[in-house]
Amino acid sequence: MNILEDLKWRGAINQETDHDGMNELVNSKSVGIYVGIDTTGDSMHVGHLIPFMILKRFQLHGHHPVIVIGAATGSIGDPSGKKSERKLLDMKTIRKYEEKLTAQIEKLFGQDGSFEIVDNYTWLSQLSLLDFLRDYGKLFNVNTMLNKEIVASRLEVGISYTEFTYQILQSIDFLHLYRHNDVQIQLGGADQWGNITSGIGLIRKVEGPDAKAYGLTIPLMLKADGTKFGKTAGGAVWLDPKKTSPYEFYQFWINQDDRDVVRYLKYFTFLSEDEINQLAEKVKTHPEKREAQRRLAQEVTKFVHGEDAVKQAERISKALFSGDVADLTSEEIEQGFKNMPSVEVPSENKNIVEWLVDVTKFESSRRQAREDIKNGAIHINGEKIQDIDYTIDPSQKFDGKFVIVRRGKKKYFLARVK
Ligand code: 383
Repeated sequence: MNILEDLKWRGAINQETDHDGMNELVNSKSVGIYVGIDTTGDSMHVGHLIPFMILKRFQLHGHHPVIVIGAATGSIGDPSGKKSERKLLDMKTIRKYEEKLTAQIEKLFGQDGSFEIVDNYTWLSQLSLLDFLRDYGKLFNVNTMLNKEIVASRLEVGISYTEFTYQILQSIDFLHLYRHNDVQIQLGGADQWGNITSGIGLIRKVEGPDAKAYGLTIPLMLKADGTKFGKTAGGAVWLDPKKTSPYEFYQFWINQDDRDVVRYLKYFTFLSEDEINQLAEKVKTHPEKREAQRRLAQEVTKFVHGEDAVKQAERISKALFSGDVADLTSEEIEQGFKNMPSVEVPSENKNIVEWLVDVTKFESSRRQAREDIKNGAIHINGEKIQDIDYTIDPSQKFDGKFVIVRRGKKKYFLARVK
């Protein structure tokens, strides 16, 4: 299978500017291919993963990936996919985001030079207004620009001259990379089609109508239940472990619907066709085992956070499921209990009934607390406590940082020791 056939099998192709031309090109030599990301946030999220993983697939087929970090375009703001005008970011923020995104990309794709990272500020900031208008503006037809879907969809609410101009900047990038970095293909999400085709138009005008430049977009990620992919109750799923812990990240993948999981295995893992087909079979025959989901969670978490993070996430899941939390490390507790009810408590020892009612308010009354304890419904740090005279000693476990309470089978509370 060549790279385009592989992408097709994965369902990862939305539109291509010239399939046959691009196919001939990728079969004939090692080709430069690029994707851009703007400095509009301090971390990538799962939605960014697909185009970057496709770059990696191109690399595995012997091609050369280039990533543009858009500090210049990030300072303007791409109107694609946005219903209203963006707020301008200051240069200090943009540089901070750039640093974070660069570190993240290097961590994911290596620093060995096989992934080239460039910043479009280096060339776009050198353009004077007059050069811009004379060398490039003259080659863009306003009518064509207005007809691009992104611009057309904003005409009613309005679009600033600045954001209207964005497509020219991205086009100059493609031309720059075509000339200086041997790049002939640009890749992006379906939202980037207008910008990509506009770049190819510019290259043809400047380099001649036979210039071999191509564009490829990836379908918009959809979920079977119609909700937006990549969002949880807690917001976006980030690649930065400080924003989305590896455990939450793992949970996000393991909770995917049977109807979506095979598609996600194709998009988000490097598993072979055979392995994915076997997992697809298991979704049909033994959906309750959730083997495909587990494999998806393992593979993507390993790729983004490393092997140890997978083991840790699995330890946390297992502990929370079985109630056997005593062996968790305090760092694992931090991850696993992030979204569970918690309170701050003083480090003093206290009788269990008073502690559950007065200190933590996990129980509504002494009577209820006593009853629950006697019935064996209360676990402290993984241990069933049935003695109403028991003393809670917050320094006893988890580096003196936490006391874990479980009521009944599944209801957890976390006390954070002050
Ligand atoms: C900037 C300069 C270029 C080429 C591309 C760009 C960025 C581009 C953009 N991309 C999105 C982003 O930055 O806005 N104008 O968040 C997202 N991408 C990729 C993919 C996606 C797009 O980074 O669809 C999702 O991840 O294309 O929304 O010379």
